[in-house]
Amino acid sequence: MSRYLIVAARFNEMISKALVSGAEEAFQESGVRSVDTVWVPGCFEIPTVAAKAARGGSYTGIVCLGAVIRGETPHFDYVAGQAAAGIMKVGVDTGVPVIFGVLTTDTLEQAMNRAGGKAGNKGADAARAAIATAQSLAKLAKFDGSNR
Ligand code: INI
Repeated sequence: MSRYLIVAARFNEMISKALVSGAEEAFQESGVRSVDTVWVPGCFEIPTVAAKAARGGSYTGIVCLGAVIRGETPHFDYVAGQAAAGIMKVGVDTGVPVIFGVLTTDTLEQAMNRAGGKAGNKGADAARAAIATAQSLAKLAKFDGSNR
């Protein structure tokens, strides 16, 4: 049975909650019945928790959700850049689909548009990407006879 984990950042919580709802709905619609959610303080902390979960071997895929909003602070570049690099590294290092569902926007309004507003829900997109990537890995395992 497939089992997915959502790792969500509390920073910009209103946005994150909307992304989590979108992901949960997309999993439900795709027939995934087992989804756990864990919260971390901010997007910077996501890779640490995702790495631990990926290495644990219980999850088919991990969806990382949050919002880094530029505002006026150079903090944006560090948090967004390190979150993206860390999330990518966990996926590549472990072979578990680890999906970047972190919004990186200039304004709160842009983030709201992508969290269930007029630009859709990127949390739902991330959940679908996790399922699709897990399916690609399963297909690859059949092609090359490995049991990844
Ligand atoms: N964390 C976010 O998830 N989004 C942000 O926009 C953000 N900004 O702007 O600072 C943010 N900062 C906190 C960061 O993720 C860490 O929790 C913090 O630096 C402690 O390590």
